[in-house]
Amino acid sequence: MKSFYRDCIWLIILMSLFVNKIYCNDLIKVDKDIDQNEICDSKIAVVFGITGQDGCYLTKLLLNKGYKIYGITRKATASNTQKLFEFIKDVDIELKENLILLNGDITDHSFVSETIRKYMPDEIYNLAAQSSVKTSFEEPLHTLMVDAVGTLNILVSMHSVDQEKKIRFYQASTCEVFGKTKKFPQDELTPFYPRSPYGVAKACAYWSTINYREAYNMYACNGILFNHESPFRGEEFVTRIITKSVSKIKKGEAKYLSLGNLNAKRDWGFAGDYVEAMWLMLQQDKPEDYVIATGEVHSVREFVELAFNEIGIDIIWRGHGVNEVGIDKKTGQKLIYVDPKYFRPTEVDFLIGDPSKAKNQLKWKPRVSFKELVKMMIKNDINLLK
Ligand code: NAP
Ligand code: G4F
Repeated sequence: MKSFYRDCIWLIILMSLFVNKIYCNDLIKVDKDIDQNEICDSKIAVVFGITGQDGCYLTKLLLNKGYKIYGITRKATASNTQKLFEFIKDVDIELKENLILLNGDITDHSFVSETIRKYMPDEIYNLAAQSSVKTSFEEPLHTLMVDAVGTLNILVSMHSVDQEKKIRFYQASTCEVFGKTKKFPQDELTPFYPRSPYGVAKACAYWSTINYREAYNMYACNGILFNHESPFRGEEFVTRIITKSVSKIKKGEAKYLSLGNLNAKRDWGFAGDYVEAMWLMLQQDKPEDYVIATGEVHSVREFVELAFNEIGIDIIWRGHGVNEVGIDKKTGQKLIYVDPKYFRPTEVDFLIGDPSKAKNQLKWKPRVSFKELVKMMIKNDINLLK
């Protein structure tokens, strides 16, 4: 009986080592593994929000440039980091050694300031946020704490820790600050009119970044990014809702898709292109704010039509308002319904960015077209169902 228990214990130990190897890839170090005397002549970056969509793309970009990265996540568990590890699996093994994950919350001032003091990075990217506009109406205080106070936590910490003003700071600002604007397209000088607790919190973070830059001569920039998507887009955002549902319909796993406002228009780009702009902003002679966008606008309705085209279905629309339906032109099957539960208390109807400044000064331009983006996302979601 004793040997049975001993064998069981050995089996559990071996299994946990195996699981750890699969999920942690045996390459990713956590904080406690770090040799503090390790000499590093490459640039050091701290990335808050490393497990999100942009975090994945930025991590790959920085690793390939030879950066050492300290990535912050609230949960460095396998399920939360799997997407990130999967995405960087083709990065050179030695470069991947430069990624270190730390557990922490951006609202925790002592954690934030201690992290900055300990690692003294060259660059800090603040991508961490409660980033869903819809959720921000349900959790306004939480959104303000994370998106506004969290950002201020970093700025305050940089100011007290980095006397020489060597650290460069990127703040993930958003076109949501323009909200109900009357100016089209929006550029760096367009006045703000946020329409959600998320937009309000991000406006606060935007002005805090500028305030710290002006008051203390810090290298701090806002990237005013318009919507950007990818196969790693969170499943609560409309593009991913559409591509996941269309893929399920193709596979016979769903019969229809329900959406909110089909007429909302956005300037949608590809996340992989947008993280390059983040990096470029921190490589300039002086810190400035930049609009990052494609300069093209499409409606949710057009996104739906293109997504269905990708699986060989043409959509025609019948009815109005909440009674509108999208129908398969060939079979007459109803595939899209409108559900008012997805409407927002205050909506942002139309956003389109003018990225001229980024094009001229950063020499940045988007590479992936709207059609290619939809195709890429559909292909990925169909593959995930295989
Ligand atoms: P995302 O996928 O939602 O990622 C945000 C990450 O923030 C999450 O993965 C989460 O990671 C982390 N986070 C949330 N609360 C936190 C907290 N209290 N402390 C520390 N980390 C926290 O967002 P994204 O699409 O990559 O966007 C990146 C940033 O750009 C966000 O700030 C977003 O608001 C902004 N932005 C996005 C777009 C867009 O179209 N994607 C456009 C403009 C601006 P853990 O759960 O692992 O902690
Ligand atoms: O995909 P969304 O939820 O993105 P939204 O609200 O534009 O926010 C995203 O982009 C911002 C930049 O503009 C970021 F700052 C923010 O962090 C986030 O990444 O909704 C896009 C549009 C909205 O007008 C919404 O009302 O699609 C409309 N929509 C229609 N039906 C829907 C749905 N949105 C969602 N999430 N779900 C629907 O069923």
